[in-house]
Amino acid sequence: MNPYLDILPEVQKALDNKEAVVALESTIISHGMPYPKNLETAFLLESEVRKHGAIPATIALIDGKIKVGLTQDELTFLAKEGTKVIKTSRRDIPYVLAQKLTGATTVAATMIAAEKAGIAIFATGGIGGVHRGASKTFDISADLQELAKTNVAVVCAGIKAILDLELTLEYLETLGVPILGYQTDELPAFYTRKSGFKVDYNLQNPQEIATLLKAKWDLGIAGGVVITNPIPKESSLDFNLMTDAIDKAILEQNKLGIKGKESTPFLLAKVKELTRGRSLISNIELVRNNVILAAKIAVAYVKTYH
Ligand code: PSU
Ligand code: MN
Repeated sequence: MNPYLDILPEVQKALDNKEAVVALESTIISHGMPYPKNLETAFLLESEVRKHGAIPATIALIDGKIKVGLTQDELTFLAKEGTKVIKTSRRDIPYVLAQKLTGATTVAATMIAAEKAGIAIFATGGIGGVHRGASKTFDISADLQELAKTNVAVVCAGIKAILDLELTLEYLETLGVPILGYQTDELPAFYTRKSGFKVDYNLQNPQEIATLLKAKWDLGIAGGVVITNPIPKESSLDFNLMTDAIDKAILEQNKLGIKGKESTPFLLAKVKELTRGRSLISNIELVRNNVILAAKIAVAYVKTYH
């Protein structure tokens, strides 16, 4: 047993019994949404996973341990602390653990923890990617490299339009990471169902996705799979409204000189402000939609494998 891992008994029991488990990240709680919406959302996501036949495991770093599965008190603490906790990606894990600080895990760090715990399916809102202007700034999320090497499938609502979608797709192709569309040929762009780009493969149901995951990992082809799930139509935002808000947010970011790990949280908060909170409502609905699909894939996957 890895001495840094602290798996909640309910999660451990599900893993031992080869039942479906879905990993959830915590940066979305601390840095992605304001309190108290973030806490309501964290509870909502866990309950949706349960309703669809799987056990949720929200992941965070607390007191020198990688916690896989959080108690209600721990979730509440993270939600209230918000951006005071450390946004923890791959490079930050050893520092946060060694100093016994509180860390909220990004997609990359959540994948690392999930793989160590034996969880194959993970749901979030959006993955990090290649930022616009990356040819100058080199700002490319560590999420992409993680997807190249860590065996966890990530269900998301596509690639967020604050990023450079085209470069993100090219980067993932180079790394050998398949981008699946759930019942869609077109890559969704988080708040919107359309992006103008194509996914690699359109799959029709959770079973087909589980079978693909099994083929990849049975062959020993290391790395993740991105499963893109379009936001429900009724919650999606107008493409032009979003384009406009994002362009403004990026201008503001450049003016203020915000870079590095502050970039993504800044852009998300700015877009929320510019859409007068509408992006937050969409954000919650799309993550909810993603955890439901992830639970269904996890259920199909344990049946396929065992
Ligand atoms: N996308 C969202 N909300 C988020 C994030 C992405 O819609 O909160 C977070 C995720 O945790 C993701 C991280 O892994 O931002 C990417 O940050 P960076 O670009 O600094 O790697
Ligand atoms: Mn970055």
